[in-house]
Amino acid sequence: MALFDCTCDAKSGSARALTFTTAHGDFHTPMFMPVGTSATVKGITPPQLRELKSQVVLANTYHLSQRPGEDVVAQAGGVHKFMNYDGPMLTDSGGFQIFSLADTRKLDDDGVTFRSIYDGSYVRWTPEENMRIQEALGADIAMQLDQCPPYPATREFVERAVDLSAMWARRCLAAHKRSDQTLFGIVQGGMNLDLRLESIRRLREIEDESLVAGGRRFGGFGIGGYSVGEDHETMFETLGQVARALPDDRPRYLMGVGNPTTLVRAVGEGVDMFDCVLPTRTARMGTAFSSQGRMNMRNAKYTRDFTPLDPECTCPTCQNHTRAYIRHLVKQDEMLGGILLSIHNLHYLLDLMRRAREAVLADAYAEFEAEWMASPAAKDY
Ligand code: PRF
Ligand code: ZN
Repeated sequence: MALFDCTCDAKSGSARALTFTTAHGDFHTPMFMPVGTSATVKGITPPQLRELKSQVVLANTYHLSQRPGEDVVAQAGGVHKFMNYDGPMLTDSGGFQIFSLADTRKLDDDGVTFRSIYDGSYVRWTPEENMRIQEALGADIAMQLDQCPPYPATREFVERAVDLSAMWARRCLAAHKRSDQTLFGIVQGGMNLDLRLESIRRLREIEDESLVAGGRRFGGFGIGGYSVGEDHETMFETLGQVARALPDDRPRYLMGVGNPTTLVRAVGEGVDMFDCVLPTRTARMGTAFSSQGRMNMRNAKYTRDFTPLDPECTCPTCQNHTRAYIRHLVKQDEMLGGILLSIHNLHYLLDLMRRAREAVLADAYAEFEAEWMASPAAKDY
C-alpha cells in the first residue's frame, strides 16, 4: 500500500472499518487516539502505549511550538524521535487551543495573533507559518489551521468562521509540501447544518482546484466545532449528515470527543477517528471508566474493596491491583494512582473501538450499538 492510501475493509450501516497507511505503519478504524499534548501522554511511557495497542498518538502544535520550540523537536529528528514513539502520530494545528487557552487573540483574513500562555509574548500565525511548524514537528498527519467558534455563537459569527477556515484550508493545502506527512482539512459550521454543508462544499472545491493545479488532496477530514458546550443531542442532530456528506474514501475525525457513549453513537453515524484528554484527565482526578459506569475512586466504599477495578477489564491495572489500593493512592495524591487509572481508562476506550471494529467487520454494528446503549456503562455521558 502506498503512503496515505485508505481502504475500506467493511461497512455496517453507516459505520466503517478503514485501514490507513502512514510512514509509521497502518492504523485501523474506528479508533481512539490518546492525547499527548506536549509529546507525552501524561504518565504513560511509549512502551506502555504499545502494550495498550494504541495506534495514533496526538500532539499539539500550540504547546510544542512554544515549549520546547519546533526547532528543538526538529533537531531531535521530529516528534516521533523526540518522544521515542515509532507509531503513527498526528499534530493538531492549534486553531482550537488559541481560542480555548489564549486570553488575547486577534484574527484577520491573513492569520491570527495571540499571546503565549507560557510567557505572554506575541505570536503570529499565518496558515503558511502553521504549516511550516507542523512540518518541522514531523507528525504523519497535520491538521489545517482553523477557527472553532464558541457555543453559543451568532449565525454571522459562525459564517465568518466557516469562511476564514476555508480560506486557511486553501492556503494550508497550497503551502503543505512534506511528502511523508498528509494534511487533513477541517469542517466547521457550529450547529447549523447548512453552514456545515457549505464548509464541506468549500473543502471539496479547494481540493478539486488543488488537484487541477497539480497540487495535493486532503488525506482526511476533521469535524471540528462540536463538544464546545452544547448538549449531546444537539450535536447528534447534525453529526450524521455532516459525516456522511464528507468524501467516503477518507477518514472522518471527530475532534476532541472522548465520551464512550458518544464514540459508540458517532461511529454508527459514520465517524472513524476520535481524540480526547478525557480518559487521562479524569484519571488524574481519580475517575475510572468501567463496565458499570464511571467510578469515583475517592469514594469510601472502596476502602476495603480488594477486587479489581473492573472485573471485566483485561488491562494491566485490573490484572494487578485492587480498588482499595487505587483508592489509597488517589487519596494520598500518589502519582501512581493517576498513572494506573490512565492506563485503565485508555485501555477502556482503545478496546471499545477495537470491539466496534470487530462489529463492523461482522456487519453487526447496529446490534453492538444497541447492546452498548442497554448496558450500565452507557448511562454516564
Ligand atoms: N479544531 C481544531 N482542533 C480541535 C477542535 C476544532 O474545532 C475541537 C473541537 N471539539 C477539538 N480540537 N483544530
Ligand atoms: Zn482495567
